[in-house]
Amino acid sequence: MEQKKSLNFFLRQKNVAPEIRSLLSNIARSVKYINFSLRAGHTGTCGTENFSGESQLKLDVLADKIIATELERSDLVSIIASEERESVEKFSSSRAKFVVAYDPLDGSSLVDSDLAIGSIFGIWAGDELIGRTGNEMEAAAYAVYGPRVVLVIAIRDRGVHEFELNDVGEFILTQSDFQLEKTSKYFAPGNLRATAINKKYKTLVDNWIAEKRTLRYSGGMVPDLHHILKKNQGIFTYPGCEKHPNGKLRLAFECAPFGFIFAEAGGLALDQTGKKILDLKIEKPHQRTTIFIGSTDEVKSAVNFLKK
Ligand code: P6P
Repeated sequence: MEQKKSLNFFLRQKNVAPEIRSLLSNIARSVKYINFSLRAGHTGTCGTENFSGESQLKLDVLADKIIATELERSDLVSIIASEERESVEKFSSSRAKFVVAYDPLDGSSLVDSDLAIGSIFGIWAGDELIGRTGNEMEAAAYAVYGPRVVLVIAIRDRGVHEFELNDVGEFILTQSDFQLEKTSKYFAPGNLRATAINKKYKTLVDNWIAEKRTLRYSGGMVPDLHHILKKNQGIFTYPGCEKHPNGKLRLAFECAPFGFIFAEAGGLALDQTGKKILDLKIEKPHQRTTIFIGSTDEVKSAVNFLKK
């Protein structure tokens, strides 16, 4: 039987730089602690709102604290940017080499209906986030807290790989080198309220239905995109609408990390105007963007259809 490979063992085999390995093991530890908090039932709101005016769960605040603590303890991080914090935060580490932008608990409003949620991480070298693009990332990762707890990691030029948290608290390799097909039978149409003003978007979704494609949409970006990677095909769309002309999802915390991961898996991420998500410059931490992401030919065809 193939030997079970731990996260660090596999990353060493892939010749991943020791500092990135060390940072990723701190991130993996934070995922383990967040999972424990989730299962321990630290739910309920805490009566506060985050910078985007969204009501915060105790878990949002706790997950943010857990991640920030692990990143500071790594002694490798110069600044952090979190979806739960208004601005970037500087650490005083002398060895600092990396910037980390993260969404500590994406889709946390789905917890009360027991749907899967996730954490998202983007890693850049250096000590600045503003002015950077997703193309400059060194690595990105996300965790899915569902029936299984998995951590998916993409390292520049070293592919995308999945690790599952086992019953003794280790992350063990379950799938390596994800590769997306160019076309898909699945679709994940976000922000359907946009069809009221965007007739092209309505026609696009109607066409997918007429072609008898399979709809897979939970309202959680992390499980919805994880579904695409696990099935090796799919398209997730989140266009703008009257309330969110630039879409709802954040470039730094959600779209750039996933754009990096999907590019490493042979996929593509564009905004509604056809710009590559990875080319978009981060001007502000909470900057939003529209996103069409997944199987390359599906993304190109959907965005070209909307632009016609
Ligand atoms: P809608 C969750 O709140 C989230 O930020 C993403 O995880 C998800 O893809 C999106 O919002 C869902 O948005 O408009 O369908 O509720």
